[in-house]
Parts: sequence; C-alpha cells; structure tokens
Amino acid sequence: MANDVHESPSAVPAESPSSNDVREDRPHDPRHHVTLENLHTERRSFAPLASFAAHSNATLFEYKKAEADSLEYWKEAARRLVWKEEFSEILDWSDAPVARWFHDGVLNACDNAVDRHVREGRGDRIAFHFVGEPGDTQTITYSDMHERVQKAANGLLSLGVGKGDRVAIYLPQIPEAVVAMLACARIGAIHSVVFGGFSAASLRQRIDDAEAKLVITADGGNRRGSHLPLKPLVDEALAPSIAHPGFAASVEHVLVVKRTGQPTEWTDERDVWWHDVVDPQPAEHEPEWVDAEHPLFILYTSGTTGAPKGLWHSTGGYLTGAAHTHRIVFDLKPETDVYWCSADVGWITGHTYIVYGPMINGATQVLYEGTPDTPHQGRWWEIIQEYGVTIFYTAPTAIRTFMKWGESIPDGFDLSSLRLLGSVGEPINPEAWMWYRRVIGGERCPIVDTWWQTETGSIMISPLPGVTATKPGSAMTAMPGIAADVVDDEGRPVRGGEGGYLVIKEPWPSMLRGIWGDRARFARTYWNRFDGMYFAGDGAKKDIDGDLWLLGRVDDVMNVSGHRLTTTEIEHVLVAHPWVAEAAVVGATDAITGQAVVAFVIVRGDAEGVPDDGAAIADALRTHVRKEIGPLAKPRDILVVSEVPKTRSGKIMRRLLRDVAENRPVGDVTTLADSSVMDAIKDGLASGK
Ligand code: 6R9
Repeated sequence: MANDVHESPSAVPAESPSSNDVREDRPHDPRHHVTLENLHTERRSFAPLASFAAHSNATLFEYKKAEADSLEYWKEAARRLVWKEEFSEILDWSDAPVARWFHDGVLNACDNAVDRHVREGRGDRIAFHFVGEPGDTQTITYSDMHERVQKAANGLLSLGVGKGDRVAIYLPQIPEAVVAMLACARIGAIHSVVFGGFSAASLRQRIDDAEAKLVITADGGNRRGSHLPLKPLVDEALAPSIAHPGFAASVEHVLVVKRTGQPTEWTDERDVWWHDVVDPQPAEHEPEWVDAEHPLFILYTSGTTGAPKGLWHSTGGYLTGAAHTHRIVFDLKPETDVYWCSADVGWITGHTYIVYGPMINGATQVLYEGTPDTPHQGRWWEIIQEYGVTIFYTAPTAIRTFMKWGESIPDGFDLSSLRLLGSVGEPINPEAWMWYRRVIGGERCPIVDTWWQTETGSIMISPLPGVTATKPGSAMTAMPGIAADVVDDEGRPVRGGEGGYLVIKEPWPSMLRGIWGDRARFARTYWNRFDGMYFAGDGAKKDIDGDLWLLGRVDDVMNVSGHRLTTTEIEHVLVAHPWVAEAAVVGATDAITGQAVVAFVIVRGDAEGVPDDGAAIADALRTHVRKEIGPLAKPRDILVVSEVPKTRSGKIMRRLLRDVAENRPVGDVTTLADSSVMDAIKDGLASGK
C-alpha cells in the first residue's frame, strides 16, 4: 500500500526497502506483538516530511558535530542552561564509572526552569494548563510558577529542610507536585518522588532508604471518579510497627496539600497543611546555588534483585541532557507549541519530560490529573482538542488500550493541532505504531519512539523529527553524542541483521551518578557485564541499515504498562504470606499491558485456613501483593502448583514457566533437576487444581 508510506522529496531519502512488504491485509490487531520474528519482516519506512524538515530544531549537522567532537557538542548543549558560574572542565572521567560533568560550574535547577523565563520577559507565558479529573482547571503562567516556587521554598525552609536534605514527595498529578519538586531543587534539597500508586510499605521502604526528613503528600487524589487516599498511606508508612521498630525515624514533618477534602487523621506535632505553611510565605527567595554535581533527585526503580534501588542524578549534567534532548527530539517551538506528556511525575519520564526539560525550554504544557477513561473514553482527545495540543508523548500500553476501545472514539475529536507524536516505556509493536500514526497523527505527524531509562536520565535512542526516516517499531539510531551499540556475549559489536545486548560505550551528561547509599553496587550493576561499557539490561537488534530495534529486558525485570517491576520483588512479597511456601513470578506477554505478572505459587502443607479453591487463594494473594507493593504489581494470574521447575543448582527456570503462562509448548527441559515437574504443572493446571 504505497500511499501508506509518505515518501517525501526531502533531502533524506528512506534508504531501506519501503512499500513492497506492507501488510495492509492484516487487521489492526493489538495482540500483534513485537517479536524478533515479526521485526525481521518489518520493511515499512517513512521519510521525514520536507515541510517538517524545513523548520526542525534538529539537523543532520547535529550528528556531524557530535561525531567530530562529542565533548564540544555537550559543552554547547550545557551552555544553553543558565549558569551562575561557568564551568571550565567538561568531563572528568578519572573516577570511572562515576562521571563528573561540568563539575566546577554553579547553577540552580529551579532558576533554570522558572526564574530565567521571568527574568527574560517570558513571565506571562503559560507554563501549565492544569486539568483536574473532576473538571477543575488552572492556568498557570511562568510568573505564577515563580511566585509559587518561592513561597514553597520558604515554606520548606521554615520546616527545617535545607541543602542536601531528602524530601519524599507522594502526590497526585497536580501542580503542587511540580512546585514541590522545584522548591526542593531551589533550596538544594534532594527530592525523591514516589508514585502515588505505590503502597504504604513501598513508600516506607523508600522514605527509610533515603532517610527523608519531610514527606509532602495530599489528603487524596481523584481517580476514576473516586477519591484515592494518600495521607492514610503516609500515616501507615510512618507508623512504628513491631516488624519495623524505629522505622522512618528520619521524618520530622508531613506537609499535606488539600486536594479532595476527604477527612484526614492528624498527628499534631508532625502534620502541617500546605496552605498554612506555604501560602503565607513571602514570594521572594534567592535560589541556593549548587555545584553541577550536587544531587538533584533520587528516584527508586526496580533492579534485578529484590529491593528497589535509589538512583540519583546530578544537577548540571542531568539538566543538560533533559533540556537538550527535549528541544531536538520534540522540536519544541515554545512560542507556539502546546506540549503534553501523559506520564506521571512519579516516573522518570515525568521528571525529565514534564518538569525539567520542557520547563527549561519554556514550554506551555498540559498537566492532567486523571485516567484516560474518566468520565469517558475520549477524555484525552477532548483535552487535545480543547487546548490545541501540538506535541503529544505517551506510552505503547495507552495506545494499545485506545486501539481496543476503537478508533471511532478519537475520530470524534478534532486532533488536527497535533504535529508530532512520541512513544516511551516499552517496545512499540509495529501495528500500534501504524495505528498511532494514522488515527491520532492523521498520517502527517512524525513519530519519535524514544528509548531510555531511569538510569540514562534522558533519551538515548530516537529518530530526530525532520531528520531521520522512521520505521514502525524501531527507535532507529543513537542520539547525537550517545555511543550506543549492540554487542554479543563477548562484548563485540554485532553485524547488521544480528541481535545482542544494548550497551553505551561513552559517558553522557545525564547518566546516573550512583545508587543511593551504595557506591559499589553502581559499578557492579551496570559496568561489570562488559568491560568499560554501560549495560542497560535490554536486548536489541541492529538491522541491515544499522537501525536499532529494542527487544525488551534480558534480565528479571518485567515491564508492565511501561512500569518496571522485578520478579524477585513480587516473589518476596508472596512468600511473606503465611499460606505460601514458594513462589515464582514471570512476565507473560499481554495484549494491553505489554507484559503481565503471572505468579506460580506452592501452598504450605501446614498453613491454616487455606481455602480449597485455587481461585480463592489467588484472590487473597492478589490483594496481598496490591497492598504490599501497589496496584501495578498485582498479578494477572496466580496459579497454584505443586512444584516449580528448577535447575540442578536450584535456580527457578522462569523461561519454562513463561512458556506455560503464554500457552506455548514448553521449551528445552534438559537442565531441569526433575524433568517431570513441567508435566505435573501442566496436568495440574489442565485439571483446574
Ligand atoms: C523511560 C523509561 C526503562 C526500560 C528500558 C526498556 C524499556 C523504555 C523504550 C523501552 C523499547 C522504548 N523502554 N522505552 N523499550 N522501546 N522506546 O521508561 O524508564 O521506567 O526506567 O524503564 O523500559 O526495557 O530498559 P524506566
């Protein structure tokens, strides 16, 4: 279907084979997933539109400059920030793998994101169109932001929080979340945002690991028409218990935003209202000027072992990566664009592409509190229509959900303002990419499929709009200045057409600086697998043109709706339940969420009160996981089995369980300690036991 492929007369021809293998006969089936096999046959390619290329922020020259001298390239990018004192050294790699970028420069993140715009005459520009789920709205200019961050900074200082202190932020997606992050940055405090969907236990673990002095929360948030409680979970997280005596002892105050107005318990000497503490403060505050390497934030993410790790990012390098990539990947024209990133500020995408990157670039953004289907399944498209959103950044899991709901829903709205679409969080399957392009983008918007991680801080692999031809399902090429490659088991680059491990071979400004409180773990986790290279944990394929196709994690990290979860993290929680003797968790392919959590559990023979029926056991355990970690970790399926397959050295063979979970014939069982185990599992499941 040649007209599906917009070959433009621009300077950059699509070099790969184009329309001859277009599978237009295949219905748009959301179950069609990215697998190595179908990526091998993907041949469609879309050249950049000449009309876009004529005005794009990025040019081919970008790559040339970076290739010629990557340090100079980054120096130029860093110079776009406002520095209180200029840096003289670009990179100090003498203590590799811990990098120091622009380390003798001095700056402040909030000054860059807010004050500079006011100073430079852009105070009246709208920073946020906030849309609450119940329909309340706020229009917040950069000047308004300036006032709010200064008051909040003074409020934090009045609570005894200062430079270097850690502040946990557990808020819904409301303007105060952005204000709280920037106010921390303004006083040099280190924020640790915990996604509002995490449980009290997860929050407690994160507060404790970072020894947070203050928790900023709200009474609740709005979710699917009801009030999601937050403050009660903070109370639970901070309550001393027999299991955790002296837990979260670092916390001196809880600062509470009134969002829903629901009744809230109060601990007098500890809890304070935001409106009592922040609102009366003077709106003048001189930012705390910090060294470029001063920690800006900690963000917890799942690793390959049980406990989530606190990754921390610097100020100067991180902000350089955030602002620079946002400018060239999203082609932001701050005077005319309306940008909307649908991520929650509790994830790295919200940090880099709602708070820091776009605000430094002076963007006008949409910030939406709720879910896409409240009060109706066209809510997002209604928001795009109403605010004239031009740049839209979301996740494949959302796109697949919209495909399932049907294209008549977006078709009912005017989406003609859109000019650029982005995707992040997991591999996007080619059919979802094509749907996004056609139904949402009206076949005129370039799609940037952006690969990156909490660790990388900013986008590492992506097409540049106006420059790079795109292929559905491929994140295409490394960003200028990023030395990404695909290597084999021995760390040798693979040839075109082959798959392997994705690595990054040179340091980059927004790379994580470490794991909070555990210096050795940083080097061990990321730099040990291949000598001198950062190993991301993802598999990838290089095609014959050298373009990159991400294939998902090669470790025990699952990706559920773009959120990272570790198999062991959920196994630990299951085994902590009195009924469970043993648990094995796998990520199974799921049509909507990408992967879904599937748990195999062995029930203890001696446990009391265990229901006879597997479904009742599964229900109880699902609730247990939800309570311990949060709703996003809740297993889709819990299967009660009598054994789990193990190697002779006792390692659970998740590969075989994944075969069962995905209804596939079970693979090679020769390394099993007991080869009859798989038959027992299948027989048990077939008989419904
Ligand atoms: C930004 C973010 C990181 C993991 C990463 C990879 C997966 C993210 C992707 C993608 C394929 C993309 N991932 N973007 N896979 N294509 N465009 O999501 O950070 O939460 O740390 O997750 O997500 O597996 O390793 P984070």
